[in-house]
Amino acid sequence: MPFHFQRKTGSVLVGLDSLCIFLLISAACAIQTVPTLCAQTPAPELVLWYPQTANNWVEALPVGNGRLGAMVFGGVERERIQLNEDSIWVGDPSRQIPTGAAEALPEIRRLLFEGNYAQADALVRKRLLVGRRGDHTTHQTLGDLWIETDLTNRPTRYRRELALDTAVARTTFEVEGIEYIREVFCSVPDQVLVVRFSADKSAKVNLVITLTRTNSYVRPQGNDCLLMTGQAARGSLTNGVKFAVALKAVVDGGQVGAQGNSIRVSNANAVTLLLAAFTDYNMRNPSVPLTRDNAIVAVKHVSAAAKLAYKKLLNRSITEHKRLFSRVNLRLTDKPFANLPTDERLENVKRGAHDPDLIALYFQFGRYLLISSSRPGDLPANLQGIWNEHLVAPWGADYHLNINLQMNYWPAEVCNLAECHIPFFDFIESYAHHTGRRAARQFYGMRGFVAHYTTDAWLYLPTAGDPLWALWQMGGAWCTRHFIEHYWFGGDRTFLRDRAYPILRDAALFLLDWLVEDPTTGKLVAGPSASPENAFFGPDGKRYSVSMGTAMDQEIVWDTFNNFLAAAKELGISNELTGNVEAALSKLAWPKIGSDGRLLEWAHEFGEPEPGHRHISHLYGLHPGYQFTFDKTPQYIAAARKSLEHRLAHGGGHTGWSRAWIINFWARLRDAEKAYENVQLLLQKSTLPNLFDTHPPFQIDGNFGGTAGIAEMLLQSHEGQITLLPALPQAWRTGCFEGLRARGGFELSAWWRDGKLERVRVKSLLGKPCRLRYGSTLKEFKTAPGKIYTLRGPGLEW
Ligand code: FUC
Repeated sequence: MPFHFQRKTGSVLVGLDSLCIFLLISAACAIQTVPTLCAQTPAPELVLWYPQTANNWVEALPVGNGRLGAMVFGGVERERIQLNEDSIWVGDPSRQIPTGAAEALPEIRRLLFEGNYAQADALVRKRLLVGRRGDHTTHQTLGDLWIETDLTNRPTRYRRELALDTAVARTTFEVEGIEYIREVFCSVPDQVLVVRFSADKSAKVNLVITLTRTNSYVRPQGNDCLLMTGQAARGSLTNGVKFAVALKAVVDGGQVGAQGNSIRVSNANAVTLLLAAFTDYNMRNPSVPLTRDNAIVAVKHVSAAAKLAYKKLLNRSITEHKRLFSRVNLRLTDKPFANLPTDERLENVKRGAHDPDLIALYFQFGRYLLISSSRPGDLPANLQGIWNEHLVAPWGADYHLNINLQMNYWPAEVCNLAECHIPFFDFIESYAHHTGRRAARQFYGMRGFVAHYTTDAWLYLPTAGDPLWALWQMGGAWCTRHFIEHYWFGGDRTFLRDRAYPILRDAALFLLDWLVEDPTTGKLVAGPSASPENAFFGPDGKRYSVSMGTAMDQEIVWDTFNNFLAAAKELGISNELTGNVEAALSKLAWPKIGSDGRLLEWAHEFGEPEPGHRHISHLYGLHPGYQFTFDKTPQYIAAARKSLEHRLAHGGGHTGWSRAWIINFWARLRDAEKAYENVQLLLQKSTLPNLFDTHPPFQIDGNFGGTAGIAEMLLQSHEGQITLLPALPQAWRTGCFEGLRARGGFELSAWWRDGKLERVRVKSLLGKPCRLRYGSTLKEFKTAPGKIYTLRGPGLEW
């Protein structure tokens, strides 16, 4: 049985059943050694469902296998399934890396140190932002799969759902007493999108199936298959990725025929549509397109999948999905589960209701989205994951590096999806290899590698535009912290040696060369650059963005140097470079605290034209970094809090991702109620009916940042210890999580009631000593790899 709970009948009952199990096991938990509390709760809380079809794209439901994606609308008479493949990119790798920044730097820096922002700005525009801005590259839709039926009468018992634990989108309804069932999923093992139409009476499935996309050509292939070939293009950019799509209809009974751009199926009992898509995009080296015949590869894939029975295809897909998805469970209440449509629940929250189950669903949806958009071997999740209906997507659905791409991967390690982090590592390494090192050398005359505020599938270095967003050199260094985190969580020493250390070294090398001495303080500062996308008032009262030693730059340098030194220490490396980095670190300027106690965003106490700005870059040292901690730098914790309060008091958090970051900040500040307030606000102001995050428009980073934030409220491990329930709000006073991961190589589960920890289970993956904190209690114990340790709260007794 692929579905382990009944969807059509009484979910309320299932909900109550599960609640009873939850309560019973909670009571018994103290004596149970390997509890499965969360796991035993069946999964009504893992379903997004709606009693109506999706009227627009942000109501449709996403499925994906990391590379292929689809949005399912659930139309009765006419079904639309919007298609994606992650490498359908406009543009080509022909953009050049300019030269000559190095010569301009001394003068720009001199002007900035003198406070001459106007002249510095002019010189920056002339000498550093020298690139040509033509049509923007963009990720594009793969088109649409349309399925016309002969069902013109109004359906009854309509239900459209996405089960997060199986990754199957299902639409069920009745027309004239016949029940129709549709299932859609994207298989990882078979690399096909599968769409199944069936009915509970024979010979009732009549369909006309069409593939459409601009810039493409669709033709029949045999009597049950369509082939679509085309190329991504936009305006002057005509040289994009070439693709091929094969669509095959496997019918059970009835007749099938293909003509023009459609397949017609008549009087079938059921139809399984198999869709495969491949492109000539070469992940390893985008300059050299793949030469394989993608049409042949696509046809091979649908033919191979057609040899498997539908149930088999389904089970293979579910097994692979569950392997990742089922590692983590979360319940945030012991109250009965609300059996309401997801959009209705969201509306209730928008009106002020509290729905911890919806937050758990949102959390699991974030995990689901990462699993579905980021699988080893594929491109990383872009600004829209892989789900994009546009030919010109907002911001090109690219890889913004001044928060967005990194935020996509915040949940990867803690939420037990380390494999899904791999595309990020591959991508950043490929960027460093093809662009970043050359850019450091050729443009800046420096060692190591550099990335600016964004890049795309062609790994380009943007060097044009307004310095407000275009002048920033920390994108690469920020990304390298993910490499060391992967090591802290999973302990893979080969990864540390071969991947984390080299990229951290190259980030550190660039920063060593990039830093200069501030003539007034003698400290090392970075610049010229902007604090991402924010402006300040210069002494002349005018708006500027370029300065030296912004808080974020200094914090990223601190973080990168520390991460590099930690990696070197783990590997027993001590050499001239580690010595130089240590020396630079000791001379590095720290961000400043202003006269009103706030952490300053710039090196001087400038006026702020936009005090509620969405980027809260100067708090990088609070999250995702950990330069600011309660134990070591409490004055910065206090200052960060003041800055955050100030930002929020001036309308901060107005984009989805900004709100998500704020949750993480409050969690690190251990302010449970503020963190929760912002979780609510994320749902209230920045969440679409299908639970996609909205910037606006739809942008997926807020989903991932929100998921990470919820985890951060329940478990932290950045201070050399594992802190349990560091920011547990009143609204979640009874609940449990299973399977979250902590740095040091631990997998944790915890159960709490009335706001107090009842029990914690620690699985040691690496056999490292464990330092466990709950409230003011700190418990330290040795562990053995693979062993499970169970302790009781609040005193953490055995
Ligand atoms: C950053 C943000 C914008 C947007 C863009 C994709 O530059 O400042 O708000 O999210 O990325």
